[in-house]
Amino acid sequence: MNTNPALTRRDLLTSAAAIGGLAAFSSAALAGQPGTANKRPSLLTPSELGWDSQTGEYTLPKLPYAYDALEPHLDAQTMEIHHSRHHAGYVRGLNTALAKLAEIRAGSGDASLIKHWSREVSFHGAGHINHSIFWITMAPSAAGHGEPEGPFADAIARDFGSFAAFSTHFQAAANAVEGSGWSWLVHEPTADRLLVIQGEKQQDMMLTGVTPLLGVDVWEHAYYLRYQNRRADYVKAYMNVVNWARVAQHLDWARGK
Ligand code: MN3
Repeated sequence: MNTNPALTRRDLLTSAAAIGGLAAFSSAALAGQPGTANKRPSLLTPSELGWDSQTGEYTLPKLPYAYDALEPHLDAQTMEIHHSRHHAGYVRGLNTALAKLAEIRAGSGDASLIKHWSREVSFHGAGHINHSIFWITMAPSAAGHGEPEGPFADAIARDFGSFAAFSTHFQAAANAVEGSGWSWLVHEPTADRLLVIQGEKQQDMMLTGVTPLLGVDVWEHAYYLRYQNRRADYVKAYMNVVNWARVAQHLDWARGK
C-alpha cells in the first residue's frame, strides 16, 4: 500500500481528472515526482506549480515578474489581487479538499461529503493549475512578443490557417465564454493537432487527454478594475503579453520532446 502522502494526493488528482477535465488531468504530469517512474521533466516545474514535496501540499507560486511588469496591458492592482488573493484561495481550497478526502479515507472524516470534496478538488485544483499556467505564459513586453516561430508557428499555420486566424479564433472564444471561464489553446495528442476550446468556471467543458499550452482567464476578476465590462479590450491587450517562446516549449513537451 502506498503511504506516501504526496503520491496519494497526486493519485487523487489524477482520478479527479477522469471526471474533471483538462487542467486536473494534466496535474500528474505537471507535478512530476522525483524518485518515481516519471523521470521526464514536467510541463511546469514543481516551483512553478508551488508543489512542496516535503509537506505534500501546494503553495502559491511566485510570479516570475513584478505585479506592475505587464503594464500597460494588465494593471498592477489587478495582478496583485488576482495572484495574492484569488490564486491563493484556490491553493488553500485544493489543500483543504485533499486533506478532507484523506480524513475520509482514514475513517475520521464525514464520508457523506465525498462528493463535495471531490468537486472541490476539481474546482480548486484546476483553479490552481490554470492560474499557474496563466502567469508563466505571460512576460513583460510593452511592444508585445511578436508571433510564434519554428515548429509551433508551423503547427499554428497548419491547424488554423495563419497566426492571425488563430488569434481571431482564440480571442473570439474568450469573448464568448458564458460567465466565468477561460479560452485555451490545447494540443490533442492522437491527431497531433492544436485546438481552441473554452472552459467554464475552472474545470468545466474541458477535453480529456489534451495538454494545455496557453489559457487566458476571462473571469471578471482578471480585468474588471481596468477594463470594466470591456472583456474584448482586455483579451486584445492580453495578446501583447503572451510569451510565445514559453508556449512553444509547452507544445514541444506535449509532443514528447
Ligand atoms: Mn483568475
